Amino acid sequence: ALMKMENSFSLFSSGDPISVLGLGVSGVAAARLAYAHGAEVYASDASEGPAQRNAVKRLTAEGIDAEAGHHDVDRILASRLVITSPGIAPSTDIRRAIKDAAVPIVAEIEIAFRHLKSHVIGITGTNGKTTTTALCGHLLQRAGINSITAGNIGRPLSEVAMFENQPDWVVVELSSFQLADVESFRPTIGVLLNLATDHLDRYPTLECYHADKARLFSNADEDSQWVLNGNDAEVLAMADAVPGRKYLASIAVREELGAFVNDTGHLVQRLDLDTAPEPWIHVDEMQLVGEHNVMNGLLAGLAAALAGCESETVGVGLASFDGLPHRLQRVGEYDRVLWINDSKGTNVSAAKCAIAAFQRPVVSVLGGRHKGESYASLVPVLQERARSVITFGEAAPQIVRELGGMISVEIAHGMEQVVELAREVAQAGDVVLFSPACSSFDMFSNYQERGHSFERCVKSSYGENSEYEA
Ligand code: UMA
Repeated sequence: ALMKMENSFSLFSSGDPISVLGLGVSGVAAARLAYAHGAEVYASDASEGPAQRNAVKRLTAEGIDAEAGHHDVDRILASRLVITSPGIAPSTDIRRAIKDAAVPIVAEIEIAFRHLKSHVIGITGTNGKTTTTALCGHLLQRAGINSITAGNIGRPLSEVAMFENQPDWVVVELSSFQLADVESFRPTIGVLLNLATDHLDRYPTLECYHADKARLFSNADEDSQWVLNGNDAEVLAMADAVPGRKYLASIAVREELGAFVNDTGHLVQRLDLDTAPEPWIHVDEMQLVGEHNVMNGLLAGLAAALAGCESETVGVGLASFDGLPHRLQRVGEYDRVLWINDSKGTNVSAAKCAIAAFQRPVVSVLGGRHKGESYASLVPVLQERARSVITFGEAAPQIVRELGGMISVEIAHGMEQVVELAREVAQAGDVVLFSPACSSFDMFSNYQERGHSFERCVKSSYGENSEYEA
């Protein structure tokens, strides 16, 4: 009874030529999905690394036409429809050619949604998406609700749309890149966490980035349910004219429908204005640290409650969730210095939340590949909480220019030196916080690799073995 109808007002007919751009996990899953629904699929990737060659091998074995190292432009432009991977920016040659030829193009998320029977909790925002998605999935599991997490968190939604037995609910993490090319996508419950600055290396302006986020609401109607950060004015402004029922999460008491932290420090839900708020847990019972994580907990809890999770179960689940790797993750405490790996802190606002999350003095590590955003807005929080800054990677000179003079900044060359310098300046009772505010691509293939490198260097500096030996 919970199941909704498949959204298969079809994008294509059986036998139609469809092109898929990119052979990462999204492209591979979308190609399989379109093929399973009768399309004649051509999937291609501009690069020809081992991953792409492997994808070609797998798809070809299944009867799907796939090619690495080259996009066959003529063939793509002759398609009835193009499905794009989120990582392929609109400014790339191939996407420009498709646009100029006016060939319809949709996101992988869109094609997945058309073939999905599950209800969707769609979660977006600048920071906290993955944590909130994982936490919401954890709460639904706890409640025994048949559910799974997908989207930007890792498992492409198209993969779920291929399941023979689809779950009742899918909690989908949505990046702005994934929302950019949706059409009919409509979450049963939509969650907007916050709106800050990010991805200025892909978007010409902040407004363009936020416009893609707003596509969460494109197909809103009176039956839609929205879970919103009530403490973020930009979130409220974006959702203002959107139809549907709104639930607000707030760090302080509020009278509206939603969830908030009450005067005794308990997280409570209020899904009905005629009854008293129902308690979840006390803030101190959460294992996640930082006020931003209290907000993530309120938002995830609300979405789970709306999907049918009882309030007691939300409480138990919030208390048992201990976070994800590379997100304010504890590496260890040595000589009374706490080392934290927050390699996922890839923009300025994420680093800001991380620095503010600790009560003790912070040695802040910043650097990596610059993404276009100034670091100057970190000055107040650094002046309040930080003992000093260690910077590394491509962005180091710019970070010194923007922060030096305001706070002590030292440049390190390589991860070992980052740890060495941090160890030198940190005093007993401090936290060394690796939340770099930059992407990892100057020195690593991704933030995970960067986080492992940090952890390895910290452990070897203190003479311990790491799980992640090089
Ligand atoms: N490519 C082309 N032509 C081009 C440019 C690129 O073919 O002109 C190819 C690349 O060579 C590459 C492929 O496109 O092989 C990559 O596609 P992709 O980057 O979309 O990667 P996927 O493996 O499909 O992963 C994507 C998300 N990646 C991005 O949005 C960059 C994953 O999020 C997501 O988990 C996955 O889909 C499943 O939904 C990762 C991410 O970094 C974690 N997301 C960003 C973030 O969180 O900040 C948005």
